[in-house]
Amino acid sequence: MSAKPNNLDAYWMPFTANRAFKAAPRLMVAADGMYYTTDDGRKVLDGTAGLWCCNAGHSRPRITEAIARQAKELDYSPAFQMGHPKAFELAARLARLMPGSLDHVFFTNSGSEAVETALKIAIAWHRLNGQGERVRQIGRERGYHGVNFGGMSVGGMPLNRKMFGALVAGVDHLRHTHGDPRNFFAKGEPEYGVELADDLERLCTLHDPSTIAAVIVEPVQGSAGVFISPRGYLKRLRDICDKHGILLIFDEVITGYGRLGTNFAVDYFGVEPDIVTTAKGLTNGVIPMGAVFVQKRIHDLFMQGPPNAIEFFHGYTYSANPMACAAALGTLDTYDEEGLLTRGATLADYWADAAHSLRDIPIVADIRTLGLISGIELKSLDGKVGARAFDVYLKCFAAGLLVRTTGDIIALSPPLIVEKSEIDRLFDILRTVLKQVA
Ligand code: PXG
Repeated sequence: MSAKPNNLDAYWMPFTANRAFKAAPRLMVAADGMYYTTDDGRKVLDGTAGLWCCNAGHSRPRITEAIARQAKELDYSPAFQMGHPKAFELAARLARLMPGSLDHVFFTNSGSEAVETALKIAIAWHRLNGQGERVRQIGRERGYHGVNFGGMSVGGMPLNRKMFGALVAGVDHLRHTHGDPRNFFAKGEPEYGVELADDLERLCTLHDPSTIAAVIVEPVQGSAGVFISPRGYLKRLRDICDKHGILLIFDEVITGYGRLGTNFAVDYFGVEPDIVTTAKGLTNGVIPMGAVFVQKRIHDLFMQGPPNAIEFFHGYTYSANPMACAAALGTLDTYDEEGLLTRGATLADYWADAAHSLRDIPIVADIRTLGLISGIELKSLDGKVGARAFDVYLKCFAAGLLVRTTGDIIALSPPLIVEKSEIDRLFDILRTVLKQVA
């Protein structure tokens, strides 16, 4: 086990209260299956699959062995004007996994880069299609599409935006879908709110559809606190996009790879977008990697002009990095062998019942569940949004459970290997802690 670091100062930690953390650090030193081990030797049940990414659980042999083999065989190979076999194998396998005609794959190193890539493909595609004036991008309030400039701009989380200037021009946002009391404590897709998709018509009227390149949404908003699109909402967005020639992008960085009990949210909702961004569960979070899926017709329009000309001036040093490809292939093997991508469907009812059993606790304001995701929304303390949930986070960690919080919402997304007994344990600990802080 690694020694405790004696100087925490130099590492500027991401999305972390650095000073509070360094005053009372929480360090993980090992992980296996459903559990982390802390530096003081405690086991912590992983209620969040790391950061929504370790869908197959931790320390899975197919993945770790694939990485070890790859490191010895081909550690790195140039990404531009050069290939290696696993990149092609992985893309073909992913294309088979994704439904419909989303059968071409562009590799990145993160969800944020997948989003930037998707937005650039959308704008470039319209230009190749003779509609170079289609440059606007539409996101949604409360959306999270990573932290780079494009994704931050189409994103709709105020604190992620406010310090960073004027952002990318030509972006607008659909209204978010959260807060209709008729949907509180709904299991699965909320009944009310399909008409919120008509907000896209409002933006089309405002900007004229001929200026809009793409709409990007998460089928389930994860980071903001598990906001599930109302029944029929995504289909209606698809219809409006079709009517106006706008590309639809699903950001499946969280929903992809089994989180909803289907391979992708595309399968769950039965709506096919033009582009899908993924990352996280692609490699089980073990090596950074993202993958952007595009429909054949989008891809094929790029494949014109002189054959020696580069078709898309975009890519990363580590696109389709051999180590990441090996990790992804080992991950897909694990998903296949253990049926993990659809396991959530068989556990969804049990999961939902367990989550909704917290409803009687007075500080719980709403509970949302879909597949193996849950958002438990707490009533905020007066003038201190987020304080209560963070207290729950710390107390859960002390009690041996890792949860994630955003504002006063607790987000849960366990590895897809979770057993019923572990679901029971998770909600037992959470119930005890919620009663303590109430
Ligand atoms: N899109 C979506 C939908 C995401 O959820 C990103 C893009 C960006 O991915 P990268 O790999 O660049 O981080 C994400 C990431 C949380 C949490 O606890 C969520 C994310 C990342 C870290 C924490 O809600 N989502």
